[in-house]
Amino acid sequence: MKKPITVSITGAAGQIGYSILPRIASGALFGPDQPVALRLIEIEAGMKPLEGVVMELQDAALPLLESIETTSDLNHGFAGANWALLIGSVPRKAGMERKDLLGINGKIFVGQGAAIAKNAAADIRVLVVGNPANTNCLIAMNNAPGVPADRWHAMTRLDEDRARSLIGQKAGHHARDVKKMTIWGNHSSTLYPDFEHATINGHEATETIQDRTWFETDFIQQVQQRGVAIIAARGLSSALSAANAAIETVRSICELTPADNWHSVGICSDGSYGVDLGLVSSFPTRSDTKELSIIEGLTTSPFAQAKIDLTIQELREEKAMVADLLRP
Ligand code: NAX
Repeated sequence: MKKPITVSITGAAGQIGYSILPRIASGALFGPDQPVALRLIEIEAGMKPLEGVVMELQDAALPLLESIETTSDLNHGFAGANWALLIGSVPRKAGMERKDLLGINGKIFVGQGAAIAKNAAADIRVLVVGNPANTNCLIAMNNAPGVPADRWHAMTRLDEDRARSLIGQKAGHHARDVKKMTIWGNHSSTLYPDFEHATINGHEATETIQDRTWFETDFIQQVQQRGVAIIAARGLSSALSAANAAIETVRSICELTPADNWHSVGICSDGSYGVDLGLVSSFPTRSDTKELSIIEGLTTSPFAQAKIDLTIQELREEKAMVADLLRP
């Protein structure tokens, strides 16, 4: 048996936690021969429900699940972590925008960033799912001295997958045929799903779907508002699809990206595409298994650039709103 990989997960008793834990413990992240040690982190109020989740994980008798520890102590929770999935935060409710969440959730990520820096393994990598994911990631990253900026990721994969699914449905193809789908900017209603570089079975999506008006209006709106539509239908925010997107994000960071594809991840900007250095923005990325790099050299049309400018401006504003939570 290989040495277990330690995965720390905050908000483990929540609905995304409930969807993601059995999959992680069944090999979805690191493969069918890689044991995992889970460190499940909850606030005090979540500890009782978390007990029940642990009982269920035990009852599933999953062969790859090496150990489970539960805690509300961050130092213990991130001790020796190779991966940290920061899911826990107060979820968006109907009528609430991500900006409303900034004040509530930002402070959580100060403490988590510091605890990761102090306790995690040297190879720690972090995926922030809890909203507002980009700015929470920015806060945690800025409060984690010694953890390099390239270890921090914010999840925009759900938006990518939603966009791929919509394009597939419109074209009469499967979502798996839709590739090179970039989400630019913030995981919020300003995100820009870049249809101009997307492909369907290797052909430009805009060649296969000759309906520019649909792309520029319904498509963009549906991707931007899908989270809201799910809350309206379910009375709860997306969980199953969010858990799946988190798994796919980690896999696309760890596994070699095929030459005919790329994936969207929120990462610390190196200034590419004019995005302010240090902002956590979603970019098209490719992994060589060791490093995740931004796909360079894409041209952006005036239409796309205007949309990208908007979402980057929102990230700037969010950053300004949490300035007191960022280390100097
Ligand atoms: P739930 O409310 O079901 O679960 C959240 C859990 O986090 C609760 O059990 C709560 O006790 C725990 N928690 C709260 N503060 C904590 C803290 N400081 N430390 C540890 N645990 C803490 O929410 P759920 O539906 O699981 O969603 C979790 C987060 O994901 C929300 O912020 C939500 O907005 C966000 N999402 C992000 C998505 C993305 O694409 N980036 C999509 C899905 C989802 O909306």
